[in-house]
Amino acid sequence: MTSDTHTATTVRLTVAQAVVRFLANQWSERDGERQKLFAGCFGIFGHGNVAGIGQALLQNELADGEEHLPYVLARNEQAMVHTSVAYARQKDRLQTWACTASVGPGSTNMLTGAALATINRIPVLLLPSGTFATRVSSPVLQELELPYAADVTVNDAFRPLSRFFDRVSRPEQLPSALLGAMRVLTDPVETGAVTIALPQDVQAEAHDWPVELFAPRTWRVARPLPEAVDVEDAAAVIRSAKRPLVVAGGGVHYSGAESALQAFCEATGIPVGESQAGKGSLPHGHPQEMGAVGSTGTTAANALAAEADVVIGIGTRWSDFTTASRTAFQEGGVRFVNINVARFDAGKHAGLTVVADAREALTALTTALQGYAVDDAYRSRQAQLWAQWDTAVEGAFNPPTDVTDRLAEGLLTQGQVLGAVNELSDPRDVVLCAAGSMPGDIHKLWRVRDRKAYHVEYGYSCMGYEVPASIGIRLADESRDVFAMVGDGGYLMMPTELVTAVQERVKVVVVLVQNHGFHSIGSLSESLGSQRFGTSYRFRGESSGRLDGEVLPVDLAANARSLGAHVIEVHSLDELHQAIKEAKAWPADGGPVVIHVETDPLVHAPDSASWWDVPVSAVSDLDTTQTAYAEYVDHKATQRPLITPAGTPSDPESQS
Ligand SMILES: Cc1ncc(C[n+]2csc(CCOP(=O)(O)OP(=O)(O)O)c2C)c(N)n1
Ligand SMILES: [Mg+2]
Repeated sequence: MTSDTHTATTVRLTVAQAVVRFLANQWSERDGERQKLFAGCFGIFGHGNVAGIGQALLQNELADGEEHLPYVLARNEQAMVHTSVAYARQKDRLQTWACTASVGPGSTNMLTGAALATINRIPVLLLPSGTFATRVSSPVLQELELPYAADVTVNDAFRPLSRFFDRVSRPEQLPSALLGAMRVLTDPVETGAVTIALPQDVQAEAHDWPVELFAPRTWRVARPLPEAVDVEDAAAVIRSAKRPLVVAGGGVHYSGAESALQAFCEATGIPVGESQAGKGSLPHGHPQEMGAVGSTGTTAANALAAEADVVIGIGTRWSDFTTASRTAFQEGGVRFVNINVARFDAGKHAGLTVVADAREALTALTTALQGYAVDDAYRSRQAQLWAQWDTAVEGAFNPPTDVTDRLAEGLLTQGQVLGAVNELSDPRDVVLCAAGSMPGDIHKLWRVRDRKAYHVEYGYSCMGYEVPASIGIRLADESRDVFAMVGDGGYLMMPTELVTAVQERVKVVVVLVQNHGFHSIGSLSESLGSQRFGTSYRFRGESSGRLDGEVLPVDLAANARSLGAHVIEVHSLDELHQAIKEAKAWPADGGPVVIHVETDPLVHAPDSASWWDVPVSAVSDLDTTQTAYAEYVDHKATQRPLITPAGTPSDPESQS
């Protein structure tokens, strides 16, 4: 090869410049729609990325061409991963962000975000910086030194949390690292956190790259079709059912299978219970919509689950909340049909597996089930159970005076707050939540009226997700308002990104529900015999020496105001209604609005008639714990292995 040819086919860039240029040229495509795979790059600079990736992003921004990768400065590395994940979830996993962090704590701050992404199966690209590959001046600032393993860095902690991990110690390794990362990010089965660790010296090193590396590249997101025999077997099992139930999970949403599910339910009359990620699979008001199922389920879905003879899981991981810790399905011979793009999930509970995209599998099953429908008695049971539950929801949203009269001055119930936001927001607006008592209450009570209007992160249930995630959701779709429901505990973990929302003029509405501590864990603690120990934000009592003194004088409204948010403090239901209307009217580029409302943590949402397995101390000096343990033992007795015959013709003994 002559040197002329050489310069025509290669381009000399640093590793960091090559990363940025490559990312700017990646696209995803599904159903003929193509979009940039990366909306941009979040980051916080320090040593390790300021002169490598930082220089590359600056150079890219100044060039401002087709190959642009917009940079956004965040405030906390964990938060920027949350923002990216929320963005990707709102985009049905077809688009995400890259996140760059400095050496050491900047990078390890992203670990919690990585776990959240991988558990929820949401794509995000993490670019932690590493200490020198050459180790010329080790140990450098923020470097981990392990006497027994010289090649380990703190970034190895990303390995168990990532669906793909590579460390680029030499420029030659970069192309395969990048291609591997894109493959996993755009694979509906494998996707999650993807990590490419970039040592700081390698980032700044120059290399001659083949120009083809930077050609626009489109990653088609697959819709795997079901095997015909699996559809036949599934249809045969469903045809044998008198009381079938669908459990819809996040896979229904990510596949965009809502209409296919609706057609399936309308043809067969099969009702639907929804996991947290699957909530909103059918719109509120649909006759087969039974709402949430499991530990935080509706009494309607849970009654049907207890009686179901065939349970059809669609895109669900079968988490303990969904199965009520394996107590939700009580029918002796209950069988499972598991439709899932991931064979890993399809194989759970010894179910009959249909490994396929949810939309494709549902369409095939609807055809295969032609002529089958549940009987009228089962339909009217659905209607009757739903009517009972809906009355309970009304009671939570508009509590009777014997509840409200007992509230202290200025306090509302959490149900009143949720009801007001649900009723006064637009049907397309997004409700967002992650941890505390609200995810459960929202799962039960919220009336979802649009497929992308419900966003509760309950795979990792990470306190602090809410404020950063609200930015991601809004950036993903500016035609919707986002209402982030956050407790005082969750808010205190990560209010920082309000500053990022101010900087980017992103309109998000944060409803900050102040109840001075952990309503959720306080109630859990009480029910488990631990007397709400250590769950209230209070002074240490002078005589008791315990955290049972006066409520702490924290002013979270002032805190939010100090970060640049527009804050509305409410002390009555009328004021809350006004505040929501004011937030709705707030300009699209007006930055964050925080509605501060105080609630009584001792008023609970309607009961799910369900259970969640949290072990209680088997021996104890405390009467409360002993009583709770006796109840725990009773509940344990209702737990079932859920290992039932699959029911394929190849398993003839299962046909009885
Ligand atoms: C990062 C993180 N730490 C701890 C927990 C465990 N946890 C779950 S809910 C909760 C309390 C939440 O308090 P708050 O946000 O005020 O909501 P509330 O329970 O009062 O509704 C805790 C500590 C968690 N989910 N996430
Ligand atoms: Mg609280």
